[in-house]
Amino acid sequence: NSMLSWQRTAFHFQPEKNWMNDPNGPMYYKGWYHFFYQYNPKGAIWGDIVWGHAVSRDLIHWLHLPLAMVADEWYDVKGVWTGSATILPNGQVIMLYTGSTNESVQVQNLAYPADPSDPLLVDWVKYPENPVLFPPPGIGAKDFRDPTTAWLTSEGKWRITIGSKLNKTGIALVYDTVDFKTYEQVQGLLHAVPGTGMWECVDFFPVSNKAENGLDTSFNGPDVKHVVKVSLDDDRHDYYALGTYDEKNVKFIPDDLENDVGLGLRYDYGIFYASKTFYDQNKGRRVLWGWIGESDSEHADVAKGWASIQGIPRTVALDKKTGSNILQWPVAEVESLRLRSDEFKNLKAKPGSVVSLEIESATQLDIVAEFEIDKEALENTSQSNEEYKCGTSGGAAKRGALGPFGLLVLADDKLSEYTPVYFYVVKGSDGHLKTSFCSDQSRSSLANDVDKKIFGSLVPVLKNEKLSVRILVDHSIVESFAQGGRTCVTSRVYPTRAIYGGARLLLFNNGTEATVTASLKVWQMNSAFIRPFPTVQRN
Ligand code: DQQ
Repeated sequence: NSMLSWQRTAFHFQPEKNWMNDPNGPMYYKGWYHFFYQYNPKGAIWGDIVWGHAVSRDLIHWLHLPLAMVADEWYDVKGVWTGSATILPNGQVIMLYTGSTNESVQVQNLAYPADPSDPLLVDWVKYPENPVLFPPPGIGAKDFRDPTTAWLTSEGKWRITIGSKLNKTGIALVYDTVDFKTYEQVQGLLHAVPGTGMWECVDFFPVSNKAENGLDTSFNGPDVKHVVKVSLDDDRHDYYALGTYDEKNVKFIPDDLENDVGLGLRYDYGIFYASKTFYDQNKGRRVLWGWIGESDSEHADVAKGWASIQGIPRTVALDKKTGSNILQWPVAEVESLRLRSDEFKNLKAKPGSVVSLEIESATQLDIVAEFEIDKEALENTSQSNEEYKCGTSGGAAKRGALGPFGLLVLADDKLSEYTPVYFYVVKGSDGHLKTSFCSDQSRSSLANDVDKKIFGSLVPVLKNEKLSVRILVDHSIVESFAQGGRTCVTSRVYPTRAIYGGARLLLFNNGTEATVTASLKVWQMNSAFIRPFPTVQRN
């Protein structure tokens, strides 16, 4: 439907048509990044799930390949569900995935490349003796899915974890194997958190406390922390916690019980689910993929013929300055799409003002911005015990002493549509500043069948740090990273006027007491090549 085509993104990964959900089995193999994904070849809604496949040299430009796996065995006929890749030290690729059987039982299956010498890994073989794992006693037949990448134990075995639940407690089961065909369940659980419900798409990986580079999944040692990430089926968000992996007792020990998995930190406070990392041995980094669903109506998805995109892959590292959160940042390769840029230095935005930024076009942007609150005004601002919450405090329309201020993206000339990405600072009764980082969709579209929530959370700001944000704008997606990626917020918005040449970018300050000085660089972004698989013409 051409009427809806402006919503299609230009540099985010998506299939040519139909429904997509979770990222699956990401890896780097023989010079190519491989990306698999949950895909419905039959329509723009979830169902009939198989594995789509695409390859890239740089995580930005993609070549679609034929479906990697379809639902053609009793053990996956109701869905070839989410799974992960493990690359063995000899280069061999192991794929483990969940199948929904003819009786809707969730089982784990093994698959491998038919021809390991093919760098594109076009053809896949399912192990003839699948399934390799059934739900263990005491676990529901429909609560056993999404095997992780395997890591090596000190005994030299391979270990995986699989998410499940016991009543309302989310749990991570553990299995050891030497050949990926037979498995031994390890007593106990890697981790469990009461009240969090079913854990989907568990991810478990090390991050370095010292080095800048990412770590192979099997890496462990004194300067390492571990991350457990779960996708909570009950609230559809990806939560993580930092902690220690006690290998001997096969336990994850969270650093901070209040921020245990599923209770505190999220990868992203907007739309971002079923994410998965992989270790990129090409560049020595850990890369995160996350599924960004639609928030328009199912009817609209069917009309436009496609649904969902993937976020720009993000590098993940421990934030060594705070020690208590990770940092996520768009992979450096996205900068290869940067075209012409405009720079704005020390723009002053007075309380209650909007400043329009003259740029060529505003639908495909990479924005880097810094903000400083006027020092004198900051000192003079009285203390308060206001509890500002992005989601419930009135969004960018709520005026406080020190905010909201930030950018209006995907705005039209008349400001009948705009999406504020902003900071809101509160000077607490102890004199300390508390900073929220939010993305407000409430005025993002004149359409009424789209979700208009306000997203965001607190962001740690250290002494002498300016407030900073990076924003990727791509037609119907706004991905925002505050303070170097400490707090991230992804919005899906569906403007009807702020499209093509009608889109604008503005600076705003809706605070009442302080002038804000902003410096920005704004790049126009090229479109990525996302090419169909060539079909051979025969006469
Ligand atoms: N999506 C898959 C499941 C997974 C869920 C099915 C998460 O394997 O638990 O499409 O979005």
